[in-house]
Amino acid sequence: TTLKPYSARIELHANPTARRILEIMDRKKTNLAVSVDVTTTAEALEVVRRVGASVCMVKTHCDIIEDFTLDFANELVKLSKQLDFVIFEDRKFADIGNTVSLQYSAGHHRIASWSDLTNAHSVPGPGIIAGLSSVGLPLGRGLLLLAEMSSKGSLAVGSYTEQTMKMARGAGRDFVIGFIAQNRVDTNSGEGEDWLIMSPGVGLVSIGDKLGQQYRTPREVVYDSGADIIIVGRGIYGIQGGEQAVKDEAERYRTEGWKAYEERLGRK
Ligand code: UP6
Repeated sequence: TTLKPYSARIELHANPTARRILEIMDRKKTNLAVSVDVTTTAEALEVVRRVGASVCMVKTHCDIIEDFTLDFANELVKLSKQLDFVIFEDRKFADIGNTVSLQYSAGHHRIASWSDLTNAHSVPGPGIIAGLSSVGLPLGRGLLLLAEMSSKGSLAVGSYTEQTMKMARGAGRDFVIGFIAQNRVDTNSGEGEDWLIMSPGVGLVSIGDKLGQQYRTPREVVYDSGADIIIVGRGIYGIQGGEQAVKDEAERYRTEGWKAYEERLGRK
């Protein structure tokens, strides 16, 4: 998988969100996702307008936005079409199937109505996939499972990571399209079986924060560990210096991530 171009992997996916992600990556030459972890709709839309041209994906935490409305979500969807990116609500669902199906479709946020992609912990077992799939699959949405985390002391390692991979394979690839992970956790995949690996914990300057976050560079993530998409939050939206500084920083990460991908393809 890591030696195949993104474009050659499109046909290995039936899920429309997975296909769209790979198409955008190829078209815009970007494996960068920006995590927009700000707390007002105005700030969020401002960051998205600044980084939109450089990314394949915008990641949200809608429950941290104090004035969230479905109008905001509609505006985000409009921008995702104009600027050509996929929306990933990083909800990290973690409950029984019935509850997550309600959390995904209903409530204040109605995530399934506007987010192309979301994710879930494997802790509750395969029912969580079935519950989310009952809502998301008919809408063409995609799901990632959290196989590993970037934070210090994470329990998602070893056999937990392996069992998560097995759970995804057991569920089939029509709805689960990949993993949040720090490594290529799909090395035991069969022929023609393709998964998207997305890695948060990416920074060019800082090595971590006071709360256990750990950063690696785009090169370490894409070239050394073989991930497909780098997810960057504070490293981009947190940069000082206003509009141009944020745009420049997004382009810097896009360039670094793409260079590491091209080097990976050329590796013998
Ligand atoms: N995130 C991680 N690590 C994980 C999974 N998710 O950092 O294993 C998410 C965080 C945050 C973003 O919830 O939204 O990725 C990372 O932000 P940062 O680049 O500002 O640290």
